[in-house]
Amino acid sequence: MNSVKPGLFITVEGVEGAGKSTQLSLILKKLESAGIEIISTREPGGTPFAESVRELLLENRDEKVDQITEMLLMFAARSQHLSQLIKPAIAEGKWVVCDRFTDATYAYQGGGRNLGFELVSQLEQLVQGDFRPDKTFYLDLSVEQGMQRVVARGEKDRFEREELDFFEKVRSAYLRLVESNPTRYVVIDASQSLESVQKDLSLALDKLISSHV
Ligand code: Z5A
Repeated sequence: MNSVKPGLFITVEGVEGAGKSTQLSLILKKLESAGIEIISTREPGGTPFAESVRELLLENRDEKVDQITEMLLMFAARSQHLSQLIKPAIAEGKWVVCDRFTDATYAYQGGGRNLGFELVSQLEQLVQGDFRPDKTFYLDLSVEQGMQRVVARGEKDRFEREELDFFEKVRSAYLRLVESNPTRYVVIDASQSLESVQKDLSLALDKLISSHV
């Protein structure tokens, strides 16, 4: 029987302005040059239906968005994304690189919105069962530095309009997650120059590739 070795599921997380988008292209290039077949995707989003949910979630609007509604929509989009794109690709042996995943729900809804980790964990169990990322690159940066970079970027979405205190809670939730599972996370100091961040990421990717290819 010709069985395919499943691919890896890699996620990239960070606070605002940490440089996820900037660094994702390096990650993809590095994996491609190692001959790995990859799918690059993001959350919320990743499939046409889930991208429609993303628009609903990020759009600035007058109506207050209920926090539970927001969290359920994150998981609704995720459920679609998992079944239509992520799981089939991994089963075909591809590596999936995802810009944010459930850790962002722990950080933004569980931490930032004060919903707590327990509720997020219950929905995670419902939607994902025991499916978790194999490796997570967490780009860490102080909220002040992140805000300075985001301001320089221009137009803000519904999340980026939150107060500093919200983002402090998001960052401390991420740090709690890292502490609770140090083997899954690779923490990258995103306050460094672009070149130094890339160097650290590159070393971590070399390690990951050599242990899995
Ligand atoms: N969200 C949620 O609440 N719950 C969930 O479950 C999920 C998501 C999945 C959309 O995500 C929003 O959804 C997000 C959380 C919420 N909230 N917000 N906002 P997103 O990932 O699409 O949005 P984002 O966080 O704004 O991601 P981003 O575009 O990847 O931004 P970034 O990490 O800030 O990266 P960047 O654009 O590459 O960098 C920002 C600027 O800094 C840019 O001008 C760079 O040139 C500069 N930069 C980057 N690195 C450096 C270094 N090292 N030095 C100097 N300048 C730098």
